[in-house]
Amino acid sequence: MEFIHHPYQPNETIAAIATPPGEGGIAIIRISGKNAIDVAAKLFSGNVHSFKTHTLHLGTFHNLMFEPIDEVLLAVMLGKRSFTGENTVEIHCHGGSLVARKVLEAVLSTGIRAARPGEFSFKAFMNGKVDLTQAEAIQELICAKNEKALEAAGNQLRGKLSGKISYFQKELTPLVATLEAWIDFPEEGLEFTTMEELCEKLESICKDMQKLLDTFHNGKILHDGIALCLVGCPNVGKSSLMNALLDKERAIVSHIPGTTRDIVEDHLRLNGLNFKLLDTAGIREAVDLIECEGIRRSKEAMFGADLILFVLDASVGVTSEDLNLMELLPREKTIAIWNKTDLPDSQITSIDFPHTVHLSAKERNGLELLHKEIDTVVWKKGPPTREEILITTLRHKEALSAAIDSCRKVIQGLHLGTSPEFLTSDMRQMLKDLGIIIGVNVTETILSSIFSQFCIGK
Ligand SMILES: Nc1nc2c(ncn2[C@@H]2O[C@H](COP(=O)(O)OP(=O)(O)O)[C@@H](O)[C@H]2O)c(=O)[nH]1
Ligand SMILES: [Mg+2]
Repeated sequence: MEFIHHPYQPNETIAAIATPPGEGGIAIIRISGKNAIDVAAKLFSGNVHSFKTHTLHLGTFHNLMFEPIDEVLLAVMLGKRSFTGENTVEIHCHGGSLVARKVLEAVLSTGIRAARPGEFSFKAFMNGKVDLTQAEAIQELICAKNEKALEAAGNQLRGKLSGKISYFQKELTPLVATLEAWIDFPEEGLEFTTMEELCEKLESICKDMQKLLDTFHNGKILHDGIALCLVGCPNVGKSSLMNALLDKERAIVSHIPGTTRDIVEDHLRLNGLNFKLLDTAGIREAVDLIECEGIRRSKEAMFGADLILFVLDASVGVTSEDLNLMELLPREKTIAIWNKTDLPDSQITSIDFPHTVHLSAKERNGLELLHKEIDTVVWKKGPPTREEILITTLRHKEALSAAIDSCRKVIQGLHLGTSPEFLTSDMRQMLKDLGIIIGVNVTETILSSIFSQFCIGK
């Protein structure tokens, strides 16, 4: 991988369009770096060098040949008080994509460089304006697809996750020191009580770290959404239920069994969460090759899904094909649905599923019950509160898991009476892993891979 950002060059000035492409009310071009003010002074009608920090100025923006481009508002933010921690100028021009491009071209023609994706955030990180979790939170905030993801990103941006990690570090550091003192001055020994205390303390921190790690289940749901797969035998009403959930005629519904052959996919927002809905071919002994492939895909989607809606026909009851399918279904992530409850002569029997809902997709009855049940299954221990700190990215999860593993090794070692010099490296590793989360001593590769996923202009 190319190390696109490292090493940080404080003298370099960069610029980019910070607003999305296309037409809009305004567009913003951002310049950051040592020469930002000089660059703006060459292209703006006012005396930019005299502008105070955090002020806004109306004037004409022109190119180096003094050909006017647009009437603009120029915002000036100096030094440490800007987002990047460097002199920053923002040019608010009219929102045509050509206008914004012409402004950027004029800016770059002064000899500064076009910013790479995420480079403004990278500068903010390098200048200590934000730590790594906060920089990552900016991108999560931008990409948040639902309210809860937005809340989680907001908490992370306000430094709540970093605070928690720093707390762990602060608690662990004196324990490392104790252990190291034990090696350096063995004759003084580590008194039995101290050793017990050390273990207790480690166990308590380990438990707290594990608690934070356990939030990844919820964090992932917020971050990635939920793949929800409808399965069942042909004609039980899977496509009808898909349409009822979406409140539109998305999938073809017919009384002819085997109508849905490929996977039909659509998106749904429910209770502040994002779902990817997958309607599948009915599972049975296939009558032809195409249906056979459809059924293979159904099973694949089913095993990959976060949540399964297993649909049964209440007017038919459990068939032998249903029984075959039931054997494959993981109970904890399946909701069994008795559909067609509007028909007389119910054949509903008791089935071995912890989550069951009765409804009619055709009449659209009982959908609220299904919504509630989905909530129950998704949030195993209730939805996260507004204030809860969540782990939402794999990078954080992996580093935290590694820290917990090291912590467990040390605890076990202490219990087994392992000599402390064999335990300090795990202790140090634990602190390092925690540091990686907030961006202490992270490698160029990690930084590069994080910031290159950001938008240009952010
Ligand atoms: N009475 C009644 N018929 C339904 C209901 N849901 C689906 N159907 C009918 O059952 C047949 C099969 O429906 P479809 O959604 O295509 O089932 P799929 O093969 O599982 O996708 C169609 O004729 C639907 O109109 C329901 O809740 N009540
Ligand atoms: Mg269907």
